[in-house]
Amino acid sequence: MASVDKYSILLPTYNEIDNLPIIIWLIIKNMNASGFSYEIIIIDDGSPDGTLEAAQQLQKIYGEDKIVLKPREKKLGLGSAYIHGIKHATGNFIIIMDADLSHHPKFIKEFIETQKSHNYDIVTGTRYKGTGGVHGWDFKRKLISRGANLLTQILLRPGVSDLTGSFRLYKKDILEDLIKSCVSKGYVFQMEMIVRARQKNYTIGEVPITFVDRVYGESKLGGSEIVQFATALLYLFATT
Ligand SMILES: Nc1nc2c(ncn2[C@@H]2O[C@H](COP(=O)(O)OP(=O)(O)OP(=O)(O)O)[C@@H](O)[C@H]2O)c(=O)[nH]1
Ligand SMILES: [Mg+2]
Repeated sequence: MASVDKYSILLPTYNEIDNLPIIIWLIIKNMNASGFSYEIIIIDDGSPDGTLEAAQQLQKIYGEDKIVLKPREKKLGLGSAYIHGIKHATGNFIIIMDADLSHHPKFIKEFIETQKSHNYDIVTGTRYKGTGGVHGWDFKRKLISRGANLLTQILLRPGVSDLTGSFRLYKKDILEDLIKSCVSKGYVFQMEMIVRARQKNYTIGEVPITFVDRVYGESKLGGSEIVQFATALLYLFATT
């Protein structure tokens, strides 16, 4: 019997005009090869570089059933971009990933197979286990990421090796439930999602991924993100 599962892949974009055609091509190539039913939802936040226009061209090439456009007027942040995307998702599973080619779509098949093998509620990519890794980051960035993960492990013991990554697969209803209970915005949101999932006894699988630093476009990680992360971590430590 054919699987009735459908995967809605959410791609939030802000100034990703150089990356979008490549990531879309790779997703479609990989998903078609693995035979799973899917759609790609692009949430562009008024990118000044013309990402939305590129997305419209791609929709013409690949079809409206494969590429769904749900743009917003201006840059409203990553967390709310996911919420916006989920509202329009028709799949029973949601996959979130970055559009900057840091996350390779070839891993999606493994996410899906891992989910199916244990009926996991969540499957998260991990850079810190097995064959996982990070390429192209300088020492400072590696230290920040490792430090954030280590500190969270010590304080909250979530038992998942990569808490700050954003390449994940969720059962749709579980993701909706988790989003409702999360208070943080910005990058720390990914960490809080896993911590809350553990509290609620949701099951989490892990797939080692190689993360490659973006080649095109600009990074948005700044000092304020680090402060936000530390604040949220302490909040969760105090309240959970
Ligand atoms: N819709 C939307 N997408 C965003 C926003 N901020 C970032 N993105 C997208 O979210 C994904 C992750 O953002 P990145 O800037 O790559 O963040 P990062 O991966 O932590 O950092 P770098 O790769 O170093 O830039 C990318 O696809 C961005 O284009 C936003 O406010 N709105
Ligand atoms: Mg990135």
